[in-house]
Amino acid sequence: MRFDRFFVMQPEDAARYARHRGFFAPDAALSCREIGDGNINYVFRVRDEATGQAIIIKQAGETARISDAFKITTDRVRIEYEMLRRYNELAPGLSPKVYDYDDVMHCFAMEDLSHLTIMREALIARRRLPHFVEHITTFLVQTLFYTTDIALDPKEKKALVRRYINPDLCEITEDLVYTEPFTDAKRRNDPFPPNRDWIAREIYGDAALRREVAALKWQFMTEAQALIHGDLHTGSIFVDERETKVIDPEFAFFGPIGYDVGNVVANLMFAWAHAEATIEAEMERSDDLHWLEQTIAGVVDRFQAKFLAAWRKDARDPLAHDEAVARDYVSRIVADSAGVAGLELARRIIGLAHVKDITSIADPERRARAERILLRTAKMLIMRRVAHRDGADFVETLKAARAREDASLASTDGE
Ligand code: SR1
Ligand code: MG
Repeated sequence: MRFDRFFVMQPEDAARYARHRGFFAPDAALSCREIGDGNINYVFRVRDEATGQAIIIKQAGETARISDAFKITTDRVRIEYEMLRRYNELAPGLSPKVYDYDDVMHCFAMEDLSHLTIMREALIARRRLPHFVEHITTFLVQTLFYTTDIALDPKEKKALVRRYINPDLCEITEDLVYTEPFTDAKRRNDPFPPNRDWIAREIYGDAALRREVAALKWQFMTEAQALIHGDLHTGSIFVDERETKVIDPEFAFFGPIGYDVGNVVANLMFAWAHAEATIEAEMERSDDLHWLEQTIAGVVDRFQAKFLAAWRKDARDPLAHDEAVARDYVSRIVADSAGVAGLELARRIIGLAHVKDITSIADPERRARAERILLRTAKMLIMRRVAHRDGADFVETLKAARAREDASLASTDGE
């Protein structure tokens, strides 16, 4: 087996492949498991049984793992590999190291992070992550501010825009995040049955909401603001109490900065809704919610502070040497982030790609209520996005949505 023609590997192929690429000695006793839990690719962990050393091989097929209906270019592997290299330069220590890229087998090799946990699982397990806010806001500012026209040479930036054109992956986002949750255009939505009628009335039936979503969609499709990750949910972040590592930037392209910030915020809100619905003891619940609320607010506030600091230090455009310009720019990112957070909340509840924070709420009434709280939050975030100016505004919206939902449940006729 020379690996000179593409095929989708099985674990035993991936072990042979890792040896073939020189990662292990010819006589090493290797074990290999496919450990991918995402919707799109295959992820193999190859381990030398004698030394315990391991690497990860990530391979792309020609369709998404979740469904053959998604035909996606294998060039996404090149994008992901190059992005991870960039992350290691722009935000050292906050992504896995990458070792090797193969454009025949459409795969790359990277550092094994099995000592860490996927953040969604860590949050469901109620772990506190004391450094997350600082780590993720450093990551966001280093990877986003430093790829804008404010910081980069305009020609260098335009060359990067060309290098990271990513139409197939953008199409997935345009369909699954922006269009389908608000229209059910392709009949692929998958709402929780007890909320089906509510969604038909409050989401599909809301023309004003659709108009705002349309504006956000055209922004996503046209605003080459910075080189964004493009799928920065808590399944794309490994954590423990000391470390944070961002993975999976295959959706990267030049898009609006708020797309990354908003995704982080929305996914913390899923963790909040999970805690709200599942923790029985009141004191414990309120402690966990408080920590999550501080984390949500912290992401927004520390992002703004660090973005402004980076701007003051490294803005190169003469027009940018004005504090008011910087503040307007970052305020607009925060408003965009509110809009995107609303979109992410809606699409993970209504659309086909769900999140475990919600699907694992076993009691159907609690799950239905949690979903409606988040959908009400989504509507407020989208419709009133410019009123979101700091972290406290995001938390207030979440709590206002819960109050509205509970008032509606308490009223005799409901909604
Ligand atoms: C067909 S892919 C579905 C979702 O999984 C990815 O992680 C992205 O979030 C995408 O929208
Ligand atoms: Mg992914």
